[in-house]
Amino acid sequence: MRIEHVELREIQMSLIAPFETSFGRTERRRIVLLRVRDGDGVEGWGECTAGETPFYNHETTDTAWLILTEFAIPLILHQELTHPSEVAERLAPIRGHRMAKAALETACWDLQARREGRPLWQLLGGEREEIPCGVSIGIQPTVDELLETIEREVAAGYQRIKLKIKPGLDVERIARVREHFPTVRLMVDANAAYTLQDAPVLEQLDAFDLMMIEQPLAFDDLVDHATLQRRLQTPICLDESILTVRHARQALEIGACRIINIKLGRVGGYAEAKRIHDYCAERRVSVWCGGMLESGIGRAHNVALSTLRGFTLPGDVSASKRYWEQDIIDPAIEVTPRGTIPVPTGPGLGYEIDHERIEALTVRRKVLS
Ligand code: NPG
Repeated sequence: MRIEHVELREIQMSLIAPFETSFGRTERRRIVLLRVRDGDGVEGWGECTAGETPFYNHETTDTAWLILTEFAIPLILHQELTHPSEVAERLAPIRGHRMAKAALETACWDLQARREGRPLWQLLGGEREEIPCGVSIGIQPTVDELLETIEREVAAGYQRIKLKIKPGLDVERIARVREHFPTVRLMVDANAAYTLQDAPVLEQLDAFDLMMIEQPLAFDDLVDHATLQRRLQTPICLDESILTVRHARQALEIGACRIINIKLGRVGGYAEAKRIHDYCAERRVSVWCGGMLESGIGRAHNVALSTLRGFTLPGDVSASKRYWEQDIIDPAIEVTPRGTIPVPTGPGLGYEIDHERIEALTVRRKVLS
């Protein structure tokens, strides 16, 4: 495999409804898309999951654009590679900036799968023909709106509901939700909004039979999470704190979590995602695939990742129509009434790229060849 041509685009897309987390509110996405092409004209597509602001992690749409154009793409362009798993190694000299690197790495995996004329999920070693889906519900203005939203998503068939929490909008709200939905599989996500001093509040969440509490403490912490996990019955799931398989090993060794959320962007692409997955699978630790308000291309990559054997828990991979009026792939990602996404059978990502739509949404473009 030899990449001879790379095209970067920034597209802008408005969300159907604003999405609010403990760190902020997103209404409009600025997404970097990447198209790689080899000498035979075979293409691959990747999406950068960096947000518009550096509040989930340090990366943003603009830092990713800079790192990709100035540093990452030049390390890959015109280089002979025997397998897409080598891309991450070549990019390793760039410290951090994993979302930028993942956009390029995942595009190269898609290209290789298309070269071989087979689905990307098979190239990755996936085994599932449909993946279990959950939804993530942002912080809602009122409890009534929250209950209504949950009602709708449960009716659509989603297998679990994740609710965003933050200090002050936690125990009471979750109590109300549990009262209305006594048997729904529920979890909460704090996006690092608490400290160990809040342990007494978080302990109260044990009463609601939650599947897990995701990333309650700081984005760069493991040790306090271990202390907190000893005080909680509810499993802690780590997201922001796990960037590498080394972090996963350390977290599990000290008991900082019992579940891990794997996001392609956060960990730098498929090579590291697979390492984390394999490490957890050997130890019977459940993992699931997170979401970053992706367009169809990122969503399709998440579907492919979720076919790996260890992705036993429903992830945050949900239907395109929950976020977008019109997606940039065809067909859009759809969820069955039993809360699953059937895995596509075509080559590469397995969805058609809607070039016209992408062109219409593009606000800047750069070609490196
Ligand atoms: O369905 O794509 C989705 C959203 C899933 O809740 C979700 N993502 O922290 O996991 C998260 C959260 C997020 C949203 C992170 C926006 C960053 C930005």
